[in-house]
Amino acid sequence: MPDGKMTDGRLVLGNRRYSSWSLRGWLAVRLAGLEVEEVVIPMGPDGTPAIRAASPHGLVPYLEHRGARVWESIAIAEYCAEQAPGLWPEDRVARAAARSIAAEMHAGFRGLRQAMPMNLGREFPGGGRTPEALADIARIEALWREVRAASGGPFLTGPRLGLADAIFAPVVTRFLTWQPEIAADTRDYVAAVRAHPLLARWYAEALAEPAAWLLDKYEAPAGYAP
Ligand SMILES: N[C@@H](CCC(=O)N[C@@H](CS)C(=O)NCC(=O)O)C(=O)O
Repeated sequence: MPDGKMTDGRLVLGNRRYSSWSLRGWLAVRLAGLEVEEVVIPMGPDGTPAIRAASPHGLVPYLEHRGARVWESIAIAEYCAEQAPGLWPEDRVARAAARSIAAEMHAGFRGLRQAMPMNLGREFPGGGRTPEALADIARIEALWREVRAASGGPFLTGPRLGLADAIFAPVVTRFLTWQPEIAADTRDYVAAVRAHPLLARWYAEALAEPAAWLLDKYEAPAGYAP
């Protein structure tokens, strides 16, 4: 947003390198074209008092838009879908599938999220392969395969990046960072998402964040030995 331009609100985010939920909310907001300023709060090692103070539930992302206050990334996605119809598939059956997989991601896959945290600036090949993470990855690959077969790809719900992709985007970054063994069609999907201009922008901004924002727990994850 250029300096001095009036906006319709603000989107509060954690720092881009680590905040996977922020990436989801930001993608939804940018796909919907909402004119909001971005407020980035660097995450702390054991929770972030500034984040707790900045949003109703003490977490990011948090959106304020034209009088609406929206928290939880899945609610932000639904709000954005109301503002910009077309972010979910038009077809009822495809839309039901897209919403279901997005909800499954929002509610679960803790094994993967805990074992392979998001860090856009690092590669930890071979790390994080707990049984729980590998089971989550198998389920995610199957989900992606099924919806892309139905939509024709390259994205989950068709030719354009949509809300289901936004919700799974941090998984794409985790696969690039932790490099688990994944099938060729999963690699194709990862490459398609990574090449999208919005992902490219998020990565570039993440890599330009100050060194003072780096956290040991993400830069040198416990148990990872190259
Ligand atoms: N269920 C929430 C999860 C949000 C969340 O856990 N965000 C993390 C950052 S990725 C956070 O705000 N952590 C608080 C902190 O660092 O203090 C959502 O979908 O938005």
